[in-house]
Amino acid sequence: MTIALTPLMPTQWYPGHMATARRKIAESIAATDVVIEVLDARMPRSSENPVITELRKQKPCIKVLAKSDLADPEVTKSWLRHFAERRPETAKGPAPGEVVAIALSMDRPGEARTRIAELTARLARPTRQRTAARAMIVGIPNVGKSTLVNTLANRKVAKVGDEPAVTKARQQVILADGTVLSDHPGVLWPKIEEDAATIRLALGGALPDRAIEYERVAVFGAEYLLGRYPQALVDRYKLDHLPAGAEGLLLEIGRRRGGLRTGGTVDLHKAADVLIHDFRGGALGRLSLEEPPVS
Ligand SMILES: Nc1nc2c(ncn2[C@@H]2O[C@H](COP(=O)(O)OP(=O)(O)OP(=O)(O)O)[C@@H](O)[C@H]2O)c(=O)[nH]1
Ligand SMILES: [Mg+2]
Repeated sequence: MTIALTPLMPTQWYPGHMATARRKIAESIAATDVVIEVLDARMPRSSENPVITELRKQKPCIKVLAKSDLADPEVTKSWLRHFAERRPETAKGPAPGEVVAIALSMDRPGEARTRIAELTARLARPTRQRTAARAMIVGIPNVGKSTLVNTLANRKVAKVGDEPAVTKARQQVILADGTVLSDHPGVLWPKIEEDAATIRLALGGALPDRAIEYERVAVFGAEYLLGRYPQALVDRYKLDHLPAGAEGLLLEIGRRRGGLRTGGTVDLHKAADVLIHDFRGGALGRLSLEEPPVS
């Protein structure tokens, strides 16, 4: 059996509102003290938006490794060490353009509120004229930005949902400590290459499902998981042996999880759907899709 590989996605899925989002983000960055960039803890590098890095310039930044409850805890620790090593040394106070990374998960809301409040206060350096810090939340679609806003505000101010592009417009809220916090629509970059990073984003749910080639994304995920987390697959799909390759794994998933067509052939789209959604929802356990580069 072979799986047809069609182009993963043309660039037209970079929708019009993303271009508008870019302009609005540039305006907001100019009027903010701290940028909070939300990354997916399972793929901190692939989910880091070069457009935000470019627009942010020297603004201090908190990189939040979100959904860390879904990521491999050991890999998350090495990502935090990696970001800490990239921090510039300063004698006192935050350096221009300082970046601090923290891992959060929304099942620990108190920790999220305490750590963001402490970091915002330190990085924002309020002036005598202006005591309340201004912070903005940005990042790729569906990574948990609005969930973080609601957690920090301790009430539901922003709509959340398990699909990209839920937030359509900028929204502001004032936090208990006076910080003015703004939420933004998820933003991608105009020219997404057809590479492993893009397939990771698709696997994690940052791209609209209509724009992705399901089987292909699942084959990528299956190959990676077979190599890195084989036991998670054995446990989840009750496998008696580990299939040799991605296609074999998808066939096993199809057979076990209602992906059989009349006549007994496996519906690969259904099998791909099962694997992708099990990964996204954490049903396979805590897994990370990439490790920091060896320095
Ligand atoms: N497991 C887990 N899920 C989370 C966490 N944070 C957010 N989510 C889920 O991720 C999905 C997306 O959350 P949103 O807050 O709407 O994401 P967003 O970044 O605002 O998305 P857009 O506005 O569409 O760009 C929702 O199903 C959330 O419940 C987390 O820490 N852990
Ligand atoms: Mg949102």
